[in-house]
Amino acid sequence: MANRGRLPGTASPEQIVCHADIDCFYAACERLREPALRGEPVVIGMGYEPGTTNGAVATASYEAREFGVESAQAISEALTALPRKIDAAQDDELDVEEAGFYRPVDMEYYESVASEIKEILHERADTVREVSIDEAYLDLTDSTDWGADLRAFAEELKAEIREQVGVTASLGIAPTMSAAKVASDREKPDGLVIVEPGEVQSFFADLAVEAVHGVGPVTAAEMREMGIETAGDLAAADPAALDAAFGERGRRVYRFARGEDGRAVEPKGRPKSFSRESAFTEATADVDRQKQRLQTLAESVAERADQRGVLYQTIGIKVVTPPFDVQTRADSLPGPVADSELVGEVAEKLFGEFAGESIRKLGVRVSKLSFGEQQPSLSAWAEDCGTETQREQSQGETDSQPDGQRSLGDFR
Ligand code: TTP
Ligand code: MG
Repeated sequence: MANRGRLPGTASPEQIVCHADIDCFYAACERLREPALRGEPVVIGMGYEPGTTNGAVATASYEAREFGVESAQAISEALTALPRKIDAAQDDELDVEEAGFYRPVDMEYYESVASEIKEILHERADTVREVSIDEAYLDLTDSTDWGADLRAFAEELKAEIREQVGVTASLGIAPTMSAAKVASDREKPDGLVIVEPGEVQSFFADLAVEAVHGVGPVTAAEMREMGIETAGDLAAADPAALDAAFGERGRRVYRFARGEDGRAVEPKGRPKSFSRESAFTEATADVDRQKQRLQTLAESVAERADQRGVLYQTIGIKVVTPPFDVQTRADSLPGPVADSELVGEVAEKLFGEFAGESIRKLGVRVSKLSFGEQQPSLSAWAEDCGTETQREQSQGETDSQPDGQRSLGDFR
């Protein structure tokens, strides 16, 4: 397994990092509660009301960006580039078509939307590093593989965010954090850029040197003086010269431009679940293949929880039938366990109702995790868990942590 045996904080060479960033986030939030703003130039900021002067643009919708409005701009400048609709409607000199909607910042609301998004991200990856209100790194190393499956995984994640929250995310996927960050920005809005291992350096080559994470406008200007225009130039530059001009930071951005970034995605907060999914090359109705795949997934998920010393109480499956119908089922055990065979058994039992249907993809998940607790001897009840498990649909499931390990007697 990719993560096994590596030093904390160091990435495995085959690491799959996804950087997710929501498109014009505050404006996207305002559009959720005010659908009339969809497709319109929208500016979120402070200080645009008559009588107020100081203020800045927090963000602008992509339609407003076409008028030259951008984050951190003085609001007065934004109002010149893009007057307010209500002003334009009353002023013969102004064209209503060339005007936009202005809304004040409402952090509380944006935080609530952000937490819905983060919940989906945590569902999709064991390790998530949240870096800002609308941005996070996901470690997908154990969730999927390089290849066709990865694109499908990413498309599904984007669709889930779009359908469940109502905003669009741009994703960048790469073997390093620094390349994933750049990749998510390349095709905004609603972008998806995958940079495969071995392609990082060529991906960077033609980009302006500012594209490299850590190169700001001032450094970029100095680099241009040295003849370094593109990230490719930076990758090919003399490291000693960079060191002399920029010190440690110079060496760091030099490494990034070469695709050398050994950082692992370090989580903030604990994972809520462990899951693994796998698609068939083509949908199959072969029960043996389906069950076999399910067992492999169950083993892999249980092994990962085991490696991290985590117990789980809920075991779930995901079944995707053509075209993209996703169904989930889950069972909760009376107490937390770490038992690979039990994961396989419960998964197969839940799978019973789908066995033999045409299936594109299968997934297994364990959740309701307990960290750093001892597992009691569970063999007694594990044997007849089939009758004791309590069925629940995953929609009704909560992610709350169990109160802690209780005695085995409590389970009975
Ligand atoms: P960003 O992700 O940088 O910007 P964005 O989501 O609006 O647009 P996109 O990602 O599509 O380019 O920042 C997220 C939010 O943070 C943004 O919606 C508003 C806020 N923000 C500010 O308040 N001031 C700023 O200068 C920036 C850059 C962002
Ligand atoms: Mg954003």
